[in-house]
Amino acid sequence: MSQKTLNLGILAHVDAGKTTLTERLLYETGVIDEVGSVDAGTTQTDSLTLERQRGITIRSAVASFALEDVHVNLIDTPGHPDFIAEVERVLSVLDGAVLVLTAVEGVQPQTRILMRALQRLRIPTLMFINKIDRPGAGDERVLKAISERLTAAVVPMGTARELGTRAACFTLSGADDSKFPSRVAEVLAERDDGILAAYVEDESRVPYQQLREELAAQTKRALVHPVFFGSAMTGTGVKALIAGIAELLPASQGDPDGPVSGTVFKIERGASGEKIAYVRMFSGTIRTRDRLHFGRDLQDKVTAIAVFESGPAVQRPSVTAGAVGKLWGLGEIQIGDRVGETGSDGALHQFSPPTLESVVVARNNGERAWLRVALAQLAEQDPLINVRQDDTRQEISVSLYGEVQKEVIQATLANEFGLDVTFRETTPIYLERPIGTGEAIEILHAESNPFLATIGLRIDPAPDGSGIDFRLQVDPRTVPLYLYKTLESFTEHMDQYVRHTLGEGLFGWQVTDCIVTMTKCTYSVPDGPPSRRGPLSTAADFRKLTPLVLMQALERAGTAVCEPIVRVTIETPSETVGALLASVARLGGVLEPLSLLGDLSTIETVMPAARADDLQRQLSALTGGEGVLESDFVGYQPVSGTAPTRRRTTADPLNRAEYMMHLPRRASSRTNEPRETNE
Ligand SMILES: Nc1nc2c(ncn2[C@@H]2O[C@H](COP(=O)(O)OP(=O)(O)OP(=O)(O)O)[C@@H](O)[C@H]2O)c(=O)[nH]1
Ligand SMILES: [Mg+2]
Repeated sequence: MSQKTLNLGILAHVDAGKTTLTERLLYETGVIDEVGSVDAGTTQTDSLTLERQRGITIRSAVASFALEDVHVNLIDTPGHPDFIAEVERVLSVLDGAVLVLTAVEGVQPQTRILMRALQRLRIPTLMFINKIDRPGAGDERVLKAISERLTAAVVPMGTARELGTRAACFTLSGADDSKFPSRVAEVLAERDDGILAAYVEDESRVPYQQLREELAAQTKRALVHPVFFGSAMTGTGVKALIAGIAELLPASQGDPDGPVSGTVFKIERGASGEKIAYVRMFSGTIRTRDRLHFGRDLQDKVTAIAVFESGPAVQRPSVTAGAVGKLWGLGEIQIGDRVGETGSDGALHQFSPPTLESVVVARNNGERAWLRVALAQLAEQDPLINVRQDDTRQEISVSLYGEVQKEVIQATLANEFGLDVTFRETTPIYLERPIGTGEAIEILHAESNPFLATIGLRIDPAPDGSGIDFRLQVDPRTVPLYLYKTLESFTEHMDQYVRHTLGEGLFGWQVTDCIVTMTKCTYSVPDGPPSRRGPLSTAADFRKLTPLVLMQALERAGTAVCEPIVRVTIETPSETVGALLASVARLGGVLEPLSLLGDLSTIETVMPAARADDLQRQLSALTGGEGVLESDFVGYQPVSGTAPTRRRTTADPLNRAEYMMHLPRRASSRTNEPRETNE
């Protein structure tokens, strides 16, 4: 029999108290006998040495507890914006979330970013206003900020008293509370006509029980958000939150006998360096020794399984629908892979990508190869660091969100790999977008064509943010099915060759937002003997010819180099607006209407991310330390002036002699390419 499960994410801005709350939840539900502390480095979920040293969460971590008939897997996430990718990876496996705020800091920029993602994905979310014991704690102020800046669909579930003192406490409201039922009815009525009609007729006609049920129903559909107050430190309000989790969030019971389906949201290495994949199961059952399909057409044998049942994971023979399990034995598995079926969740980005990069240098020259291995392992756990290897210059660079992530990578390389590294200057990551349509073709047996295949490709611009789309537009009879077996498999492989090529465009940056169409395809059929036309085409012919054709097409299309753009909102004392506006104009910001609210003014502007960093640095001086700047990634726009270039890490297909000297290796070790006989 399978139990109901609730996979619950704990999300918030940095230092809001997520890990402390996770610890409290485990304590109150009897999983641990003593509450560990972040400051002493003794919590269940901040288990990495670096997390304990620094007192911040770096990786998401799972711990579980039982609640009546529901099994809850808590996923504690990092709050620092540099680790937003960890949150991203977790979102696709959640049934519900607790968004933590604090009674002191209220709604932070990161809170808004997280709430927007939760709303887009319609993840049922409760709010917990933590730290009511801290001096400066407020309740009405925070509720007001929530309804103005996050969502108006909130229901405070009780009252906090003695705020700002160790004695601060929270009591739940109930049926006999004078205002609570009508407040609940009011919020629910906005989304339910039945309640509205009954409520308009006679407030007291809606029975309290019905209101509670409707509140749970609307919360489970992510339409309203119950709000709890408390202190993860003293424990007040945590029992109320637990009751809320049980009543208001949707536990699910997948089908253990259905087809196997799950998503990998975390990878780690075990004590002896073995790879461990964290999978959330949606359907079916995986048993040890099963051969499991995952990612793009890969399979491997599961050698061991551990399941989260109460506290940390325990070894079990199987993991079933709803549960989170750790799987051993899957050497090639990656974050975002589906298991049981092919495909990956990789493309569904909720947050902005890293917009910075930096070269990593081993202080000891002899450790370069080891650094490569180490970074490849870090990239397994955090694919967005996107390790780039420049063979000619013997350099390795990584993509970054910010300085804290950089420090963490440096410390991890030192602690876990014994590597002493430094970083060169951090620079922005640009993108290239095609600005027109370009077409090119290489014909089989033509003198200019070094490979045995005909490939025709066209590249067209596509809407911003749409990524790369590959389409096959050829007569299926001209496709080498003897190599690729099915049309789908051929399309998938061509798609990979295309993506690999577009990793470095005309200026060396990733090319995106385009449609690539294959317009022509033929392969070589041997003749003779004696043969005039040579042997049968191999997969290598298609793989190596694709970059030659595609880059010619891209050159004809032309590209625009684009830089990351942010929307900047600044709240500042009105008398400082003049100086700020002048500064914004100097930095090339596009100003939007300004709102004046008494002493405080809000300025909104759109500008390159790099300029926003400059503005942030000047902000304190310009506003007497009173200004607050919030920046939100909005996308990429063409740079003005000369386009920055990036050195290619692979041979340039537009330089045919160089390209033929350094033919590309396989697109990735995970490419299950048909056998290549001619290499
Ligand atoms: N006074 C008070 N302090 C708290 C409370 N909850 C957490 N703290 C403290 O706030 C600091 C941050 O707590 P964490 O639990 O690490 O916060 P977090 O949200 O997990 O932080 P990151 O994971 O790094 O984003 C620690 O010093 C905690 O002891 C609370 O309710 N009251
Ligand atoms: Mg934490």
